[in-house]
Amino acid sequence: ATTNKTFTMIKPDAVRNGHTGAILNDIIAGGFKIVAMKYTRLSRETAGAFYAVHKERPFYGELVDFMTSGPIVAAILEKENAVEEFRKLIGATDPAKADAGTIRNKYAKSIEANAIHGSDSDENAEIEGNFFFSQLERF
Ligand code: YYY
Ligand code: MG
Repeated sequence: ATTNKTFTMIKPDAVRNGHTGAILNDIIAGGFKIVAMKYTRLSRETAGAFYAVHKERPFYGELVDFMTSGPIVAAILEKENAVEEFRKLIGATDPAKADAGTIRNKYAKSIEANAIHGSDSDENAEIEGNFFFSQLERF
């Protein structure tokens, strides 16, 4: 299915390195409408639950440490075929493999500190958006 919404986070590395504005610009220039947005910091509980699917992977502990290391920007985005289109805009998980011009290619430093999250399915976009936003916070 191809619904029109996805969920993103600008991760602590990108916020810390001053890339928030440029990344939001790329998202808007890419044709995504911001439906909801907030500046916040993940607790260990929230980060652990958000990445629960990876809890048996060797990088899980470091991923939780990293994702709680500073503030993030969370947002729900709207565009036709949003999940797939947004994954194209951000590029591969490993920035060394991300196509030129993608957000991870431009702003990420490593596979862990890779600047931005994008949902991988419509179902996860819905679940992840509900982690951060009530119905009253969506426009
Ligand atoms: O969806 P995406 O973020 O591109 O990658 P995932 O395979 O879902 O992994 C989630 C997150 O975990 C990734 O953005 C960085 C981190 N990670 C890591 O630190 N080391 C890996 N080998 C793989 C993923
Ligand atoms: Mg993923």
